[in-house]
Amino acid sequence: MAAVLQLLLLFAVSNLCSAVHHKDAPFLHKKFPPYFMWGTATASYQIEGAWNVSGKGESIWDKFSHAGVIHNQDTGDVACDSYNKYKEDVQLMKEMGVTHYRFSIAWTRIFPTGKADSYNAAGMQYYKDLVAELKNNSIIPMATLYHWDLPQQLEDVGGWLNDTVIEHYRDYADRVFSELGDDVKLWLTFNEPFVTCWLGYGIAVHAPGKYEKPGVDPYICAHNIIRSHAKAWHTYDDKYRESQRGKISITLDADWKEPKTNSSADRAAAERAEQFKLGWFAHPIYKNGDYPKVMKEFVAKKSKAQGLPVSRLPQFTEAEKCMIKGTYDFFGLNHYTTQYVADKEDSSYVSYDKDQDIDVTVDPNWASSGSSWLKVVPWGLRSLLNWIKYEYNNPDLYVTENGVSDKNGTLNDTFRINFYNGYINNVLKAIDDGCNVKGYTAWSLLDNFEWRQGYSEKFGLHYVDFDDPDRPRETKDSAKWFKKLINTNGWEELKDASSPKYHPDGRLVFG
Ligand code: PNW
Repeated sequence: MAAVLQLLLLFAVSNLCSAVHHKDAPFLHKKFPPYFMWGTATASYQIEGAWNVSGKGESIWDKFSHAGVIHNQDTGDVACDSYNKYKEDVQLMKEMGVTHYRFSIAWTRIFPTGKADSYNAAGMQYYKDLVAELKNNSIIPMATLYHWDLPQQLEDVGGWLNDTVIEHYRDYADRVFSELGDDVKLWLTFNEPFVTCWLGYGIAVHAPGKYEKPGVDPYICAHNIIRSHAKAWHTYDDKYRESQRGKISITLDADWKEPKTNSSADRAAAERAEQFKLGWFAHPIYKNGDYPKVMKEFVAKKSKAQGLPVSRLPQFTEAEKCMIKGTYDFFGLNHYTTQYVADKEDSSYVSYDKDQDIDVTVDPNWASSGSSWLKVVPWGLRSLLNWIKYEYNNPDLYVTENGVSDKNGTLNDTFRINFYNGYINNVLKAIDDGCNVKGYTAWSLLDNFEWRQGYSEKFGLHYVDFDDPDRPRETKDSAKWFKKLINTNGWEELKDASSPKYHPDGRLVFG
């Protein structure tokens, strides 16, 4: 008996030893595959300015920032003035040698009221000009249709909580495909719907700033966004794919959720947290048209305990599940940080975050950044990419955002270079693990309007002087470093100095 136990123990220990945790893996000196795409990203409200020119309508972020709720009472009225300076921005990217540029389109420039009958040609022209400029400089456009700036007039009738928004979004997507689709071949329907629904309709720190029913509204918002995404994907698939031959998906944000301890309860809690955040959107789209099983179970259980007759999590009809399932051509991932998750029963039933029965913490040893929520944990990206590989059957994947903030915007941003070195090396390790990562996009090309934090948190590879009406840009060290990385397509292989090499004359030499 003792011998059997001893054998079992030996087996367990040797297994533990053979599995090096991602956090302990050494730096990988290797290159990326030759097809790998390198880019930078921005979003309309964060950089464009020109909030009320050439027929543009008011968006929920115009209204929200004008209410004076942003840090320092900042607004996006001028931002980086990229509406006027887009040619300069394209030159910054050309200098870096990027393959692609991820930007977003402001719905309110195309349809100022949100509806098709308000079409505004001048607004569309701005994006035609931008796309033409990119093309002239051999930079591939990757366009996001919705990066949080909903037309205010749609919000006035309920925004993402009113399911009539679905048809308006579909009309908007249709119009943009028809006018830009000859030159744009990479589309993202939504940027981070989690943030739209939880920060916008759950905790009210983002526009439209609602927190009436945080246990109900975020779920309704997500339900309508998922259906809107699917409608837009099918519109592209039915009407444009054959002639335009592009790819279309969604971009989801995910943190890596590391179990706090190795207990089965904590491991289940970390898995549950990932399903509640990433799986909320990814499970319907990349798996079976429906929400994750654990999410359905927990929200139903909590709703029942609350005395509600039905779950607060809405249900898709069978027809909707068929319509939603498989509406992707790749996986778009925004990733910044990692947390520890432990199991913790929560007796409160009032909100989406309380539905999960988890306790979330960070390691005090992880480096901080200019944003309170962003701790520097490079290995988390590799763990997350491997989780996605297993969970969603190894889809082609683009990292559509990754980056780090500081508060001062220094040009000598060694801190940011270290961040990128660490995270991007973990993308390379994930590719070595067999993950189908096809590209990487740094957030952001420019210091810009960082939502609730205004201009106080700077993510740019380029500094922007927001006190100067001309908004001059300056290149940070990180942009120069990124240029070199793109140029070598990764890192040079480290030659082991002690291994034998052949001298040009044919002799074998050491050292
Ligand atoms: C993303 N969080 O947002 C957005 O897509 C960008 O527009 C934004 O500028 C960038 O990341 C940096 O924040 C996030 O609180 C906003 O965990 C908030 C969180 C994460 C991402």
